[in-house]
Amino acid sequence: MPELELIGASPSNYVWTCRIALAEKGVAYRHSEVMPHTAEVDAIHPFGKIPVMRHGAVEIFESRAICGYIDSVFPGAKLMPADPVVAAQVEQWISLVNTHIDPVWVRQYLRGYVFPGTPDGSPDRALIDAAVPKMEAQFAVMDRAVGKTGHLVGDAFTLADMNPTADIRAARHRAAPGRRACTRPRGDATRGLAASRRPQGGGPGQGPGRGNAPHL
Ligand SMILES: N[C@@H](CCC(=O)N[C@@H](CS)C(=O)NCC(=O)O)C(=O)O
Repeated sequence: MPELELIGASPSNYVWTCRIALAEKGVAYRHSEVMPHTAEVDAIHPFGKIPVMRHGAVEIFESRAICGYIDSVFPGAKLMPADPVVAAQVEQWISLVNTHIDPVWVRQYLRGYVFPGTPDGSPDRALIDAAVPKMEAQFAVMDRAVGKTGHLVGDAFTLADMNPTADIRAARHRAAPGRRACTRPRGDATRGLAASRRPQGGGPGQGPGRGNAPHL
């Protein structure tokens, strides 16, 4: 089988979602550190977003599609449960995280630290402070969801857990140390999801990315 190439800069939480899927499946892969809206990405994603993927002649864009491909094509424990009800529950969480959690945790809160757009580069407190109450409510939702088993669906780590794990990783690694992160200690959801799985590295270009990306 040809080597899979995951294309996208490490600061991207969506790149990390795919790296978690690859690690869970035990797939050896090449990781290419490429920014959004570059020729290599634009050749695959119609709007130039990362991640994108190449596997032989197969080119895929959008993290959900990439994770689904990885799960289907490679052997190993299934990341998407076979049971249609459970599979729908996994999809509901992926969708909820992508449409509600990511816009607040990453595009608002994290952006306020990483790309504040302030004249002196200091964190955009207005943006961050506006995100915090929304995050409080969302942490409560996530805490309840993982309360029984430590996983969003069932009692195993599935695709549902990967997106929020990547979001938490992004916020933890890139928000300025020492800054007020939120108004109360993180709850079980953020602790449990973030601690549950981490890619172990192994391929060329792997390792935590710390470079500044102009896009989140
Ligand atoms: N729905 C896409 C979202 C990907 C996405 O938003 N990627 C960000 C990096 S985390 C990006 O490419 N941003 C550049 C832009 O929005 O122009 C997916 O799931 O792959």
